[in-house]
Amino acid sequence: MATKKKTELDLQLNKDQLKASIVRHLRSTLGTSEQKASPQAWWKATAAAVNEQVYERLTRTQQTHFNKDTRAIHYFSAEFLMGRLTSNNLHNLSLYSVCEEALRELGLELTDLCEQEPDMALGNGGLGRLAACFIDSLATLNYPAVGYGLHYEHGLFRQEIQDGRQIERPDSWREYGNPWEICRPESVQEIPLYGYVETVFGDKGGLKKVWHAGRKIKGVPWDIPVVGFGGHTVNILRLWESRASEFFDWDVFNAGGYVDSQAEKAQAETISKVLYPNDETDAGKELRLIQQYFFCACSIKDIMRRYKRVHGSDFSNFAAQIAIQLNDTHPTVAIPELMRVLVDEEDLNWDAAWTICYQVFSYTNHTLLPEALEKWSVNLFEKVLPRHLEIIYEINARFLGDLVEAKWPGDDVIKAKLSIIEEGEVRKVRMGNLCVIGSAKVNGVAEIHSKLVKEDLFPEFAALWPDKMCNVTNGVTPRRWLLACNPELAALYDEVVGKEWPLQLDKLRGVVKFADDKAFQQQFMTIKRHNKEKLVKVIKAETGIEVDANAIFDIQIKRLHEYKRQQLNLIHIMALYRRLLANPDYDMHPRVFIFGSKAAPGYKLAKDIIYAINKLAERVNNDTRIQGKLKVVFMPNYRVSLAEKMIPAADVSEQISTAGYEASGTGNMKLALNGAITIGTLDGANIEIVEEAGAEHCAIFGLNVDEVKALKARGYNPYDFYYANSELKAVLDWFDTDYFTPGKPGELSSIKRSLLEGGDPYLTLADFAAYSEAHQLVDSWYRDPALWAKKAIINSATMGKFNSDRSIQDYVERIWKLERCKVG
Ligand code: 475
Repeated sequence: MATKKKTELDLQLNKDQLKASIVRHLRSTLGTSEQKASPQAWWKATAAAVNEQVYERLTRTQQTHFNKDTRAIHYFSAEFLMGRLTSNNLHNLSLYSVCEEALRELGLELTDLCEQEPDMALGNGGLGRLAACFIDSLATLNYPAVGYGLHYEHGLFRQEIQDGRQIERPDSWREYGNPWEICRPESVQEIPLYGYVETVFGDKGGLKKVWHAGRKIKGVPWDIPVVGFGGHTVNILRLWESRASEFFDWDVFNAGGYVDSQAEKAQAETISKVLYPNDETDAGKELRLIQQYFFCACSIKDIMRRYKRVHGSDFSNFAAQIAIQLNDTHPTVAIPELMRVLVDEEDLNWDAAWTICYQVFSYTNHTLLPEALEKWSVNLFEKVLPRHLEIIYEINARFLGDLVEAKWPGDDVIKAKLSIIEEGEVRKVRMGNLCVIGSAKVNGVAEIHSKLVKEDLFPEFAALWPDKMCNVTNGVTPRRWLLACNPELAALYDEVVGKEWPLQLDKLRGVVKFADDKAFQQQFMTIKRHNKEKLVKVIKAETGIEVDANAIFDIQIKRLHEYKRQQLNLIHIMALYRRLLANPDYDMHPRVFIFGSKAAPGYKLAKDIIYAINKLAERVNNDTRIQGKLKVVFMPNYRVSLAEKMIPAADVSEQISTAGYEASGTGNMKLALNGAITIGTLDGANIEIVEEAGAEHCAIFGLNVDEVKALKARGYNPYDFYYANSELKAVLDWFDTDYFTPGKPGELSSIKRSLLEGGDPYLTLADFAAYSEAHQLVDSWYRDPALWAKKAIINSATMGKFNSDRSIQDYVERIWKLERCKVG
């Protein structure tokens, strides 16, 4: 008798089954018992029980995709900032409350077990977290998709604060094993590096290029299942780990070089050893180029293998089946790599290969900062990837010779600007130009940013290809950033608008009509209060600082960068402190300013700003004269799991970048969604947040993009503001004293210097007065609880647009042209 295919219902576990499965795994997978098991063992046993469900659905998804031979999107990203997966997977499988009950009967709290899980911090910040939200949405919307990246042994460093200063410690997310990853030795790839290129006569006549590698590295894939909400589609995130290739080890070994072979091994393993901790700065190091090539080459080979299994060497369907999204320029080398494979290995002619390439790739730009635009020295490229450099030259020659020459005949200035090669003392490969030339579509991540990409960053490319540039505004997954992190608010929303909102965030608009309802306001603010009380405990546990949940919780969480202007927040807090010292009755509602932020280890000024925040905190928090009206908290080791605790507790969201510099921001969306009121500039997605929530519900201040440009064009002089504003002057002069660093005057002077002698490139002083006024406005709103509640509710209820499902749907329609594939 044919076995009946399991239905959805058969897959759904009840409490007793889950309980039995957890206990079974505790014994048979973890080798322990209920009596002895540590919390970590319980967590792993729970994960193993959940994995039974995940794997069943993963297999079904893969079979369905294979049988239907669907077109798929391949999201190439050097970073995936996944955070923890347990609660997310449980929610997405509709098993969260079942699991909670099962564990309770075993005498355990699910939330405690979840704390056992280390964050998977394989990313720096916004770009990496966006990739994680996107793969969640792709699975949720039932799109065939694979995430491709690097299996870093050490993710972003763990931050410790010692005497107020940031210390970096290695992160070891898989030291004791990670239950969510599956090693796939059957799909190992071998990747060439270095060596030289030979020109030989091909079989079919004509010349052919052969790359003789100097080394080969093995790429071992680890799959992380990505469970869509509802549990229908389970896609994978495939991360490549580097190992020494056996082939190479043996060579050296046989020659009697056992020790050398170990050195080879160590070198090979270095490639995926650590994530570069630079956010928005190009490291420009050989190892980073190798990392990029390594994961791109492994991924292209993986895609080829799967394609050829069905289509053999007929590449006429390739572009119809395969779409590749490049998450910033980090995976750009995938373009010449695909050309190399098609031309050198599959014997396609150049034009046929280029036609395919050009349709397959698209590129997302995440930043306009010049220091982030990747450039590699030609010499380095030639050493590591000699064949790719030749291919890049060929792409460039054809592009300049055909397209640019036709549009701007004889214009060498434009040619120099659009060339993939930057001429100069050191010749460089411009990855951004290569990306634009080799991609079908180029997008920015918020309306204003996409406009600047088109008009300021790549204007000539936009003139050449008017339809290439587009916008896809970022979004965040409401499953993690509301349902899982703010369960009380989620339950309230279930009651008033129904349970569809996690899939259709626009449904939250239905909450707007309760914004004036006293009873609803009370419920909403009671939940905020609970979340604040929980954060109070976390703050106490992590920093020892006591804060009062009656105060306004004002939160700035993001990487530390001058353009994000933590220093503006800092000098404003100092100004408030001065006002309170000058007048103990200074009228303000108590405020707690909370920061969470990591600085790139080599970014001196950013680290000085962290130090200054901590020194200010010490002074302010222990000053009885100000009667607890002001507190400052720097939360160490900001990461996804900490964000999940801070965001639901925020009253005020600080989004204060210099207009034109924050491409989009995504923390702004998460905070507003959880009922925080934005104090922000008209930058990035703030502009769209204000459009949705209404300007009267946000505290917008400062120069806009045009005004920033105009002021810079006129010649900005920070001293004008320093001398004109006595409070600002006093605050800046404070940095030179030892008020915050007793006995050590001048320890904070670098901040003042950067804002005056350094020219204040991010216009901190120019925006100070407006920022201070915006804070006064926020303070006045807070004193009217009904007014505040209304604004907070409206902010949360109108964030439907910033669902990453909507972003993905935009990508599908504007760029990928994918079809959903129902699994079940
Ligand atoms: C933007 N990271 C945010 C977010 O689109 C935006 C760069 C180089 C090396 C390593 N990491 C980076 C970024 O450039 C980055 O995170 N950019 C951010 O991307 C998602 O919301 O405004 O700053």
